[in-house]
Amino acid sequence: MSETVDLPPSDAVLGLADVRVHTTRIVAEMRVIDMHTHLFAPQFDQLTRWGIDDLLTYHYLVAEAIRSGNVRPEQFQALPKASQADLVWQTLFVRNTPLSEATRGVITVLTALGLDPMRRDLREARDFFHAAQPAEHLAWVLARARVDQVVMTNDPFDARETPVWRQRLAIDARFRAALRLDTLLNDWEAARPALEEAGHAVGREVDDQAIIRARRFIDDWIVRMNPLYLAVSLPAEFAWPAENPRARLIRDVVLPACREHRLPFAMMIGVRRGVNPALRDAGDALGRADVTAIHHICREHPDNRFLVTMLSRENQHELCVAARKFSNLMPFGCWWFLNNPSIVSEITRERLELLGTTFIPQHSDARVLEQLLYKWAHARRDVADALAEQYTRVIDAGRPVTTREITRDARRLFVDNFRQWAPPDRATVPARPDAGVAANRADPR
Ligand code: FIX
Ligand code: ZN
Repeated sequence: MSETVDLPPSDAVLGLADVRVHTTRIVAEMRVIDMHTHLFAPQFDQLTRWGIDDLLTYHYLVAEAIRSGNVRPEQFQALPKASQADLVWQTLFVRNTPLSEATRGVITVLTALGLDPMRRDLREARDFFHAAQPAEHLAWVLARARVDQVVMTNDPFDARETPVWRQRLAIDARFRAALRLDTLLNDWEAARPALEEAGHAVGREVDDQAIIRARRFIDDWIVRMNPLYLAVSLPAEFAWPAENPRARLIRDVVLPACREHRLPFAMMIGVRRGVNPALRDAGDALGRADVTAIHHICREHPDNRFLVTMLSRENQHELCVAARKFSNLMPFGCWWFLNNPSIVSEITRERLELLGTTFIPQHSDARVLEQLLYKWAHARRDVADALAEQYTRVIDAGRPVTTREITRDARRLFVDNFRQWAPPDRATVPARPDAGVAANRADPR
């Protein structure tokens, strides 16, 4: 962990009476890196999502609207997007009070934009977004959310995305890539056509030749995207060590590539995809995973850095303890179903108590631009409360804290820990022909 963080110039010694208000202010003002989103830079025109219809058809809200409104998923999906948004608005905001975190988020967004959240229809909101200039609006949202950099989720198997990368356009510097490997690691059969199209044809088995070719594919995409990290989401059943195609690909392709390119590997563990396929995007759930897999992978690969988030609340304490044992492990975020104030508060407190400031408290996972306005506002409040409580305990124990220390701590949590794990200007290691073979030979594990 970094030990040389500059302290800001102004300083004030704080006691019990004022520590909370200063912590809240400092955390609210801190400019952050959003290290995992599903947002896209403007160059990915087809994939950018913003505005009221996208906000209201977010899959978190779709699941709630179908449940609350007693609509069949097929009926809902057959509607055009604007009608789906109307139905969600009527169901969750007019006929019901927006109590859930996802609905409260929409209220925070509308309020931030100066729109009236009590309207019975979406006319005012639609007019507002119709008049907005996309470039100015993007700049305004990022400034208001105090997000300096947004990390995208970039899928080299997504045919809507890959043509943009191949055009070698200059990507808006406020957005950085994360190379997402779910298809490669979780669905080899679906990965094969893309590998073949990229000139790295592979068979049905993950054999020695497949390892070499998958590595070339990854090297090509690392050069093309210049990502900050490689990432995968994994099921609750994820085990390590294991003898299966995924484990072989992680061990012989992904981890050697991460070492050579000096990139961390993000594992997002605990998702159960498609438990209700009729709900499509909204149909995923979660399961409790086995944290010993993380112990083993971190211990076997001390030269790899791991960013890990887990989806089950029941895994959070074990993940903290694992991070105490392995300094190549960085827990991050309160992912998806955990991103609710009660759970964010609990997890952040647990992490502060066990890890000090050596974790990344939150990412937004935003899919729609304006969600940054609520996800960050809500997270800052919960993290500030947890921090303030911890400072209060330190003061109670007999040591005051200063505003410079609080600023340093908040910067570590929201910026420096990620920067340290994924430096923006990593010296790029040029991809060598057959780098995968060499790396695999040198690392027979
Ligand atoms: O796998 C992921 O990155 C998940 O965050 C998403 O797939 C999920 O649908 C989501 O949006 C959660 O917030
Ligand atoms: Zn995500």
